[in-house]
Parts: sequence; C-alpha cells; structure tokens
Amino acid sequence: MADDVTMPENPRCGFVALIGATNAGKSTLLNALVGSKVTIVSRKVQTTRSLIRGITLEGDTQLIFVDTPGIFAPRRRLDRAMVTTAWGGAHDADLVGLLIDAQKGIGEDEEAILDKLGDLRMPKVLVLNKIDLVAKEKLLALAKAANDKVAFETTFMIAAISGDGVADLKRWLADRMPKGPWLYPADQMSDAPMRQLAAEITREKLFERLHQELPYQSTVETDIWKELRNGTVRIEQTVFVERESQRKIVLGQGGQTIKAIGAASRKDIAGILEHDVHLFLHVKVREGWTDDPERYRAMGLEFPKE
Ligand SMILES: Nc1nc2c(ncn2[C@@H]2O[C@H](COP(=O)(O)OP(=O)(O)OP(=O)(O)O)[C@@H](O)[C@H]2O)c(=O)[nH]1
Ligand SMILES: [Mg+2]
Repeated sequence: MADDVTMPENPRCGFVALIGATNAGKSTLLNALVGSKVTIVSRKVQTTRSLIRGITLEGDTQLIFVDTPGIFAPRRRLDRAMVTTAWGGAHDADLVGLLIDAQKGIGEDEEAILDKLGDLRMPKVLVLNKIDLVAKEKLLALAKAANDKVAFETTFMIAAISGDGVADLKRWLADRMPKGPWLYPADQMSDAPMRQLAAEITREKLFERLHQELPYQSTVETDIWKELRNGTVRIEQTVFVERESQRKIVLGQGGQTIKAIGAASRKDIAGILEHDVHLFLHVKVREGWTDDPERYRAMGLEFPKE
C-alpha cells in the first residue's frame, strides 16, 4: 500500500473474527481480504493453530481480521487449546463471520458451532465458501438452514480461492465497523513478527509433504534471524517432532524430504521479504512437546491444564 495513505477525518476501525469448522477456508479468505499471504493454508484439517491477524484498509475503515483455528470436537491437549483459542477470538471481535464449506454443508461440527454462536452478542454474518464447487439450489437451501438457527445480519456466497465475492464482503464489513482511529499504520498487513510467519510457512510445507499424524505431532520455531550486510537474510529454524522414527521421516532418504521442505519454504519467505534468504532447518526430537507449556507459549496458545 502507498505510504501516502493517511488516517481520514472520520476513521473507522474494528475486528472481524473468521470462525468455522476446520478446512472451511478461513485462512484462504483472510489472505484474499488482505491481499497478501499472512496466514498458512493446507488441504489438511487443523492447519491454523493460533489467532493470526490480517490488517487491511477499505475506504476510511481499517479492518482487522482474525483468523482462528478450526472448531471441532477436540481430543488431544493441543486440539483443546486450539478450539478454546478460536472461541476466544470470536468473543473479542466487533463482528463474527462464520464460514461454512458449501460443499460439505452442515455436519456435526457446523451444527455445534451454530448452537454456540447464538450465545454471542455481536453481529454475525454467514459466509458460504467454495461456491465454485456447488450448485446454486444447494447454496440457497444451506443459507436457509443456517439462518433458521442463528440470526445472521446477512449471507455472502463466495469462493475465497478465486476471490469471487470477496470485495463485496469486505465493503459490507467496512461499513459496519465502529468509529475510531486506526490501530495500525496504513501499510501494515500483519501484527506477527516476520520470524513467526516464516516458521508458519515452513509448517505449511510440512503439512503439504507429511501425512497421517506427523503434521500434528510437529511444530516449527525460528531460532535465528540475521540480516546480513549484503541484504540477504540468514534464518535458522527447528522442526520439533515427538519421536526418532518421525525425525527420520521428516529428513527423508538422504535428507531429501527436509531439503524439499526447506526449498519450498525459502522460496515463499524470500518472495514475501523481497530479499534473498538462506534457510537452515534442524529437525529435533522433543518427546512430549505437545504437553510442554513452553511450546504452547511459542505458538501463542494458552496451555490447557489437562
Ligand atoms: N474449491 C475451493 N477450495 C477452497 C476455497 N477456499 C479454500 N479452499 C481450499 O480449502 C482448503 C482449506 O483451506 P484453509 O484456508 O486452510 O482452511 P481453514 O478454514 O483455514 O482450515 P483450518 O486452519 O484447518 O481450520 C485448502 O485446500 C484451500 O485451498 C474455495 O473457495 N474453493
Ligand atoms: Mg486456517
């Protein structure tokens, strides 16, 4: 965004939480709204682990979108922390957008979310996503079923992946934000430090290349971030896994899996920074990291007592 954008005389500013079942497309929508990759996306469930803010301007309004972990019936400690965090994000917002994957429709998770959403006081908007995959009649039936359960202000039908309907949604939201000064500089798109986004991007590549339980039993932290005199950035990250057998899988034969993960991550990080990047990945076994409060702090999550 241009540097010459200054706060107007009558600014608006507010928080919109994007909630929904896992895989509904919340993170894809956040990136589309902001126009830049600030949060990671994958075809697997439970990709987003904490609250990620994406900031953007629409007319006189600064919109602060909050991406949340998908809501589902939690089993493990990390699951519980993610779901609690998602609802916390909703409680603190000026407006809540519920995303439903229109192809999936209303299943058990969606049903539970709709039940709980009624208790929230702030205005709510229904966003049916992935309309590229479903017929119009099905969309209308789905909109009606959801609106019968919760008093939504209105319903939007979008395809976050192509941006279809996203501009209309953004304009509508901007008009509904409370009056007040912008909270961030006009050109800021995220409140997370770059080293955190870089760790998330590496985690996205892990999600793309690893299967079954492994993505859920791994996490990534940035240890070193050094800007070198020639303008390049040296980044060192650690991938934590639970067991030695998992470490072997992450490394791959002759280290080829971790190499591919590193190459894909480096490319994305360099694209965002618009600088050359040297990325070094270490893989460490940290047995029981999913029960270690310190790892939760690093992820920006509360540590559930059980
Ligand atoms: N066809 C289609 N796919 C979409 C659309 N929006 C998102 N997706 C895909 O849906 C999958 C999940 O997207 P995410 O944005 O990671 O979903 P999420 O709701 O953030 O998921 P969690 O973080 O796990 O809760 C990805 O493969 C996206 O590419 C859409 O409009 N159409
Ligand atoms: Mg997500």
